Amino acid sequence: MKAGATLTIDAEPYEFEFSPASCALLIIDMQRDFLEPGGFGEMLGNDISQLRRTIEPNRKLLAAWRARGLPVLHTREGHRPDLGCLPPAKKIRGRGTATIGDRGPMGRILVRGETGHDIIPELYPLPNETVIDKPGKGAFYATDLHAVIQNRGIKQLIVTGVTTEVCVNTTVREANDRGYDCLVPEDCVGSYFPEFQEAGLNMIKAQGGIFGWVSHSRHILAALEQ
Ligand code: C5J
Repeated sequence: MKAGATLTIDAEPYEFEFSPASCALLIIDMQRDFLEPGGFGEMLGNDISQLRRTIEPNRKLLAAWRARGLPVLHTREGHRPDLGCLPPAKKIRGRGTATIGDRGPMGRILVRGETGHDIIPELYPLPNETVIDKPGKGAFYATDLHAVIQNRGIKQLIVTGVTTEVCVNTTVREANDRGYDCLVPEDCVGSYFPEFQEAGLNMIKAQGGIFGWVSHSRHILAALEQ
């Protein structure tokens, strides 16, 4: 890959032209409570294998990004220990016996600093990588993500992580409204529900790419090799 190069990635609804120097890898909420056996996601009865299949493709993409010195950002969904940033409506949603802030299998559920809130070891951020702690589903809401990427001259985002129809979709929509091009590699995003995985990806690429592009990590890796 030459410095300043523009590369073409095979994608839907059409090729994605990207400039690696101004394109960040944004990894959404690959947190232990969502992905690990015994975590909050599994405790709710979800099939975590649907999310765990994204770990290896994310690991390879992250390694390729890091090897080229390209910008990497991670997000974590969660709340302050005093729950000051947790809207009451989010706290009671689901009518569960254990909800956000309560003690769960890996510490207090979705509370910053707890084991389950942290990123899985396979994709753990390096000290020079930005970690955005977000209280909502979208990574731009109530965070400094927009300022961080503007200040670094980033114009395009490769968005990966979980879950496809919730935090990935919300973030892609927020990014689209702020003028960023987003590419979503389908093997690097996951939903507990196969039908939502499909629908979530379709919604992004429909109508000529209304929110962005959908591709596969092998096409991104191939472009980086050019
Ligand atoms: C959810 C997320 N699904 N990261 N969070 O509650 O998508």
